[in-house]
Amino acid sequence: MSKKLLLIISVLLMGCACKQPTKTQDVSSGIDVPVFNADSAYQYTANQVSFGPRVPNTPAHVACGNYLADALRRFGAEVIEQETTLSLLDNTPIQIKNIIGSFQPENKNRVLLFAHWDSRPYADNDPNPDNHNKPIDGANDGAGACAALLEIARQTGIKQPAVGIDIIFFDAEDWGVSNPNIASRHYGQWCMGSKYWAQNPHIPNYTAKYGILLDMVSAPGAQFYKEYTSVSNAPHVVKKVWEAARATGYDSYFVNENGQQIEDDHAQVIKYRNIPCIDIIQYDSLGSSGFGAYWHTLDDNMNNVSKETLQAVGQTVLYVLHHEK
Ligand code: AHN
Ligand code: ZN
Repeated sequence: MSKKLLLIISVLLMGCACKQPTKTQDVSSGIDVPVFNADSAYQYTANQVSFGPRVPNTPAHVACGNYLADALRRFGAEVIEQETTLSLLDNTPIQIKNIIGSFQPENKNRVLLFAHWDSRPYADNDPNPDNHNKPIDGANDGAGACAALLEIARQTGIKQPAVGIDIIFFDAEDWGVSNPNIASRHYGQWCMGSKYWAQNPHIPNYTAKYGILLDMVSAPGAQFYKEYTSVSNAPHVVKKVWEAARATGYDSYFVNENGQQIEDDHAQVIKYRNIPCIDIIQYDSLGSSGFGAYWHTLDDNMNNVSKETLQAVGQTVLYVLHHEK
């Protein structure tokens, strides 16, 4: 073989080895699924956390809301910012904003993806009682799931699946009581933003084939069990997602067992919009809460975010979207 030919071959081989894969191929169906980039998702998590806790009625909340809406627009979504005023249990008004990004808005065949973007105003599960009334970073409980959806939005802008996609960042999810032993003057309820949207959708009579909620999907070693309300209302979606996890090689994250019932944003969308929805949510039998050791503590911060977990969830959801007809 000539020296020149050898050189050409080795350059070609090097090119293959160095190049980042841009697609995973599902061999059985021949469908190309984009590769979820966990570095991007990690950065989008850090970007949200860098504003400070995203608690309604604060400048950090306003700034992060604008960041999320701008990011969706930049990735090619049509964006609607749904703003309103809600009341806490002590009648304090809070300004909230649900952020909706739509791809292929004319497509009647739609899949809804959602997460909450607010962060909890009180670290009521923190081991140190002095912290019980401090707001949390919510790196896992808030930012990580929105970041995974932002990366899915970015990928959707590059390559559209057959279905139209709506991504909703719901506000004011995290105001319920998680530690009955502490009292906050400002308690509200869980899922206030999603309840408002489900009763007042951005498009009258809005519907979708099904919905997937991501909640707490970025902790190291997180595991996801089949949540009870999801299994009761959308068993076919649970099956689809857990099979996708198996197909992409992430079945160690998606455990093939039933889990607890969680009061979460998916229940509002099921109840008021009648859309079958599931909740991909961490369950950790070791944590006192079932949501891991850092849930509603000040340690829910960037020190406890895992690119591997984001990858497992993001790649699984991309697989589902690109296999949808
Ligand atoms: C309950 O603890 C009843 N629901 C959990 C909803 C939640 C809080 N998700 C994140 N933070
Ligand atoms: Zn929470």
